[in-house]
Amino acid sequence: MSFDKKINFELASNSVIRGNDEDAAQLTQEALANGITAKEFLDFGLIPGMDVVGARFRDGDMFLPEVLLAARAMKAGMELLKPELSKSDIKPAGKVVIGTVAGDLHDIGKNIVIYMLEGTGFTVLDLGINVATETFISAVQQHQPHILGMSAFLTTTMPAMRQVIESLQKSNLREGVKVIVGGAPVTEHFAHEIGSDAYAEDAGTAVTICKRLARLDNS
Ligand code: B12
Repeated sequence: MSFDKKINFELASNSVIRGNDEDAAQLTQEALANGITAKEFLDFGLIPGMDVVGARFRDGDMFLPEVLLAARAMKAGMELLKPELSKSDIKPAGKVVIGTVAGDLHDIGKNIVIYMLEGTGFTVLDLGINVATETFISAVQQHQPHILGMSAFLTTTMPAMRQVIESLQKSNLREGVKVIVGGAPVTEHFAHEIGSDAYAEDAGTAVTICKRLARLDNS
């Protein structure tokens, strides 16, 4: 049977919605084998599926165990996309330390940002999820990155971003590092209010902004 891009994207979205990791992996493999780029497959296959899951979860039509399965399916696809997204012959563009803030376990969006940063030549240290303020601070102290990235997906964990920025200031580290924040509930306005240098609504924008921040830092 010949490969149909539109059908592949639709089936991939559905595999995330149904939480079927085997299908998600197989459809990802098929897409890559047929010349679909990792970015295109993410944007038109996997992410739209997760958007549907988000809306259904919000409306009470889907429950936590199903969302967990959806996240597992999304990750199964992302694992296969990672090598392509992270492939880079470019010289290191800068160093980024990144993590999901304290109390927050969401990491899918952060991981996409990491893959794309690595794919454009950044060296990235991933602190993972539920990262305590002190852990962010000691990582900045120890690794002296150009950029610190923080991710939050819950309105209740967003204030942790402010805490980290305040702690950077108290520890006299704020001048030496640019801060960028993101995650579904985070806005440009919020980023500005807490004293972050930047905000990006998606991984593509994050890459563009991080390049700018790293260059400014070096100049
Ligand atoms: C998957 C998911 C989960 C999974 C997470 C699995 C995982 N490993 O990540 C599980 C099941 C664990 C989960 C748990 C919970 N969740 Co949840 N979850 C979601 C869901 C459906 C999708 C999130 C996601 O991964 N989206 C896909 C990615 C690709 O999203 P994205 O925003 O496009 O990502 C881009 C940007 O955000 C940006 N970005 C992301 N991070 C960063 C960082 C930087 C530095 C930059 C620059 C950019 C950037 O770039 C990304 C890539 O382009 C959302 C719904 C939603 N609309 O967000 C709810 C949602 C976030 N969850 C929600 C809730 C309530 C919970 C729970 C409290 C539920 C419960 N009752 O227990 C728990 C909390 C657990 C915890 N302590 O964190 C609410 C939050 C509501 C709120 N106002 O705070 C949401 C919005 C659902 C809803 N509509 O109610 N969840």
